[in-house]
Amino acid sequence: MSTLKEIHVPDIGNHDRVPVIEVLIKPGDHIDKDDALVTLESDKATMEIPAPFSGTVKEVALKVGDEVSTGALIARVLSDEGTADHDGVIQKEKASLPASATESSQPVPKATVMPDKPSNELTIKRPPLDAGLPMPVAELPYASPAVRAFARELGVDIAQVEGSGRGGRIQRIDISGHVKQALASASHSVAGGGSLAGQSAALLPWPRIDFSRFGAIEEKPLGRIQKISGANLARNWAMIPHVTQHEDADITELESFRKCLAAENKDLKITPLVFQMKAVVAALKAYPSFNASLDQSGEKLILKKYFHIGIAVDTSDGLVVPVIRDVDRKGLLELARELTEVSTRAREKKLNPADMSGGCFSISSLGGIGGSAFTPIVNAPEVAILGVSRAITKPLWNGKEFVPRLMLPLSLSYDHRVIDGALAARFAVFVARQLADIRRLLL
Ligand code: CAO
Repeated sequence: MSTLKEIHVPDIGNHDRVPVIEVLIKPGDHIDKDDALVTLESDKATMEIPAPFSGTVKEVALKVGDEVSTGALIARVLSDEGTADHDGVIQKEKASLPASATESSQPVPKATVMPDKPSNELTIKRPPLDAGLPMPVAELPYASPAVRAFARELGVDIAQVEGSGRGGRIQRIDISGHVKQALASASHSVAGGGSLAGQSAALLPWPRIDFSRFGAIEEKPLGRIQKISGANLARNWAMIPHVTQHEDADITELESFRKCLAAENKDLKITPLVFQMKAVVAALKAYPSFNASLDQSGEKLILKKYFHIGIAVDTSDGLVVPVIRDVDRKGLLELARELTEVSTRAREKKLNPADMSGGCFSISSLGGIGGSAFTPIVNAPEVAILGVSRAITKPLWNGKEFVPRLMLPLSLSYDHRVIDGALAARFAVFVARQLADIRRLLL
């Protein structure tokens, strides 16, 4: 005959009033020895309390949110193996803790992250300090601390995972399945033509962190332009396999000419950028696959016979990319005038959507600010973008001696699905040559 036994919280050290974050049993459940009964979470550790014997749960004395100390009643269980209950006295039993189960503030070594199976060890883990906002206990998904630790290790938001265990309990296999699915769908999305039809890569969720737990903070909403350009940048960065090719252009002669031109046209602002636009157009003519877009299916290139260049403009509200049309048909002075006009309108928030559409290739110039190189993000559906950094005078070996030359750093990012590395290197060298000898722009 079975015995009705009480199971109590074992010695949990100095902890008092530790919250119950999970109750893993219900009346009628059959439990085996070492099956987890409840999970407690102190401010330093998470503890799973195992059953000291097997039996059938008659009554559960705790619920999520209760706070318990050593000796608190967890459940009454009809023991499988107990001695006969002749006098009806309920036997008391404390769930046992292994000797090593002392709370530690050290992070748990990976090797102690255990699969979700009946275990005869109490698992003690550090709480999810950086894993995000504390979740209300009632919403905590049903999973053991080991499984939670495994999910945290992989950056998985456990709330997104469906449990395949008893009563929907999330198991280790569910976490790995979730990650496999996310990776498969991300790679399908990025590699397949479907990516161009607007599917988003299935990325792991963004970590939710309450930064105020670490110090004073202030919240500042992103502006409208930042939100729009941010979403585009994130998509382009995730979906386009980027490579950036770097090249230096010797613009010593160009700079002398630019200064003469600027002195003769004081009403205009003539910067190196207009020369770069012309050099890029010459390169687009020489290498047409740069003046192209992948179509929706991702299976063919659309080659453009026009030369509209997008210029990244830094505004107080964020980055915008107005497009200057037919750069091949315009002279340097006309381009300088248009560039000043369009960047002024951008900064005065007077651009309309048409001003920002139809670009073939973009230039992002940080030359007026500084830096020696950067990685611009391709402005899809374009296939390449030229980043320009600040020109500096460097000693260049001319075969006999070092001579001071003004060198302009170019950073060409491209979509590697469309453009091979060798072609990108040729394009960058071509642009640099045009700038080094602007007579070539007449060819
Ligand atoms: N090297 C050295 N000096 C440079 C230079 C370069 N590569 N490019 C520009 N300069 C000089 C200009 O000649 C000008 O000096 P002067 O007044 O003495 O002639 C000064 O720097 C300021 O130029 P500018 O930045 O005002 O003008 P611009 O034509 O070069 O650029 C614009 C115009 C609108 C592109 C620029 O103002 C801008 O917004 N750049 C930021 C783009 C951006 O944010 N890109 C990042 C995107 S993230 O990928």
